[in-house]
Amino acid sequence: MDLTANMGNGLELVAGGFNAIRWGGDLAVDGSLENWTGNDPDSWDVTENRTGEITREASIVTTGNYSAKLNTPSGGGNTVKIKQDISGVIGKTYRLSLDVRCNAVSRVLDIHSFVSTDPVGTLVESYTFAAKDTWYSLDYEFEWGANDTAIVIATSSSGIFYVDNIRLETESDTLLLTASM
Ligand SMILES: [Ca+2]
Repeated sequence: MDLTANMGNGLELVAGGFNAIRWGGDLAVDGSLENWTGNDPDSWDVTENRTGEITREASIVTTGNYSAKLNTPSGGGNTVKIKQDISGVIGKTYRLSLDVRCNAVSRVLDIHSFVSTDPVGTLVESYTFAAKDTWYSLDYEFEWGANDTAIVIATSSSGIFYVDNIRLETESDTLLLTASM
């Protein structure tokens, strides 16, 4: 009996689910990117290099009313980065999930658990878009390390990117498989 199903994108669905990690306690503040002052999200630090720029997006969203639009025109050095400092617990397992989209294929977003000027941390991902104008839900599990300091999402190529629904959840400390009386 086949207890697993390959979802075709590298994810594997395991039947039963008794060993599934339970997640809770979202650490990301305003991960839905709902609160802005002008074109800056209130709870995220923004870096706009050269002609890269971030703006509040009201039409192309997955949660709430807004997302972040990271516009990175072609040309050297044009990038946009958003960052939120996080105090994680070293050795604890976390799951970073987010929704991303781009207006062109083969464009790249970097997703890190540290700031580029810090020593390299645990989560070092470059996500390449296979289709344009399509939302993708990304999901990364990792153990918080000594060099992990933040959630960082940065454009690594030209393109118009959208980011929404960022969540950093912790593995639940409580045993949830208790029998009810
Ligand atoms: Ca949102």
